[in-house]
Amino acid sequence: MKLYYYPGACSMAPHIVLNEAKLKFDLDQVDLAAKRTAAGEDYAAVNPKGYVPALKLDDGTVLTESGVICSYIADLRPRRGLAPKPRTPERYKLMEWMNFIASEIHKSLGAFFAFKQVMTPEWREAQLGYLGRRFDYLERALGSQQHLMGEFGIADAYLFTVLNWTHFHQIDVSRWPNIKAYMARIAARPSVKKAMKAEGLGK
Ligand SMILES: N[C@@H](CCC(=O)N[C@@H](CS)C(=O)NCC(=O)O)C(=O)O
Repeated sequence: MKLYYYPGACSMAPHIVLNEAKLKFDLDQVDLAAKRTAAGEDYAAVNPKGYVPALKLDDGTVLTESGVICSYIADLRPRRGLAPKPRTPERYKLMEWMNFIASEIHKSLGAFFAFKQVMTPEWREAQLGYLGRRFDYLERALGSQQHLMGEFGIADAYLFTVLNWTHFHQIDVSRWPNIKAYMARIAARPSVKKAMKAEGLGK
């Protein structure tokens, strides 16, 4: 199994989940501009959408979309408890979180990378306001919980990965102390430290 990634991008979520699942995998860094991988593959052929992550299975099947890849990995090792069992109410609560993270947080924060060159101060303020309303909800939902849903799971790997981008864009999260504490807590996990180190981030 091979994970195509870019350092610190959303591909770090499945990277963390692979570490948590203790599965064997290869990593291949993608040059997103050139659409080539470090191992010399034509990434446009691997994932015609052009973005990371992609997971190539041993039979050649390629999975894309961060949430789907994380769910797939969790289901390979159900005993690790990274996702509730399929067809249970909890599984749908997990899907609710994964969709919220993908559509409300990932893409709102991703705009700070995608439109960096053209983002005016007014746009930045409006974007921060929009994101802030999602953070207000997250702050209340987290409360004093350690994780989004009981034990650590794929939603935490995904949420942490995208929240970590606040550091790249000088977005101060001190207004949301529960989110701030949550980020520090997840960052301290060995699986997260290992993924960040392998991607050349942090200490
Ligand atoms: N819907 C996709 C979005 C993936 C995405 O936005 N990837 C970013 C990095 S976080 C990327 O590769 N951007 C480069 C591009 O769009 O060309 C997912 O959830 O996996």
